[in-house]
Amino acid sequence: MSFHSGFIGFLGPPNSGKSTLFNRILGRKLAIVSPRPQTTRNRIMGVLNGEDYQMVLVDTPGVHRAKNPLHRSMVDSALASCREVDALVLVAEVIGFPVEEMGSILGVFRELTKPAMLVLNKIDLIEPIDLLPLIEKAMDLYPFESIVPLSARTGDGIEGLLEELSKRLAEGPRFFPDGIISDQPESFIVAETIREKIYFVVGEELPYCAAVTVEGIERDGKGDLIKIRGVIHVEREGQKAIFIGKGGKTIKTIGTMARKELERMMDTRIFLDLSVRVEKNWTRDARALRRLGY
Ligand SMILES: Nc1nc2c(ncn2[C@@H]2O[C@H](COP(=O)(O)OP(=O)(O)OP(=O)(O)O)[C@@H](O)[C@H]2O)c(=O)[nH]1
Ligand SMILES: [Mg+2]
Repeated sequence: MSFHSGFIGFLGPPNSGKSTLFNRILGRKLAIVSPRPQTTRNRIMGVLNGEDYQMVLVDTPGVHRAKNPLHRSMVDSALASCREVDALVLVAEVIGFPVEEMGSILGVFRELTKPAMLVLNKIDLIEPIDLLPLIEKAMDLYPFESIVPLSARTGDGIEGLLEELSKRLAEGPRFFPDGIISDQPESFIVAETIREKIYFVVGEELPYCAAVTVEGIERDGKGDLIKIRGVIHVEREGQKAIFIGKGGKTIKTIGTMARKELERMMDTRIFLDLSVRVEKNWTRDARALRRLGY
């Protein structure tokens, strides 16, 4: 029996549902998701193993007009991913179908001449009859090998996408050993879980001024408690005060939400020690960006 494998990249404008789709196919939450754009900041690989295949899915930051060095690093990592993968999936949402925003991605697709598919995501939000004009518009845009309407949220249409994706695998090795589900270390997934909660707790531009690092994950001898030290890095003192909140209320809410999810994920009790630190203007400073993982 021959073994098939390949890398498949999910690209698209911010907020189109790339990470939701990525998690849905993998059957577990590896990438964080929020209702706000520019949630994902790094390229993340997730491994789907079958008896005779291995599919490596690559989630990427949304491609947008970058306003600062942080956003430029996000867009660069997304577009660079196009070059690393064997097949490309453009994930667009059916509401507002952002043709213009997709232009720069399709420009890169054109250069690369790799198999490219289009996912029309969030079909749960429209009537089936409204799909046809979108499909026609998409066909004018680019010679996609296939166009798959689906809902990453409900799972409707996912089977069809999996079938299309498996056609893109070529005879090849198992790139990741059994049991490895991502190229990212545990500390990254923990930091991202904390960062995700920020999008739900603080408003306006604040999530975009924050980075999270994990400075320690310690397991006690019996293995029934994990101590995690997390740091939220912000750009200015004023932001620090808002993240802490009156009497520490805001950081406490972020910490509690993150702890609960981490306890479910790691299936153990967790003590999360969360603090806020000012890393002056880090979104604009190349050295600070690297230090914080971007
Ligand atoms: N109704 C509906 N909402 C969806 C669907 N897929 C994703 N969403 C929602 O769309 C929002 C954005 O989802 P994400 O998965 O974070 O989108 P993304 O493309 O990864 O976004 P960035 O990382 O910012 O580029 C979240 O609120 C999701 O719950 C879907 O099929 N239907
Ligand atoms: Mg994302």
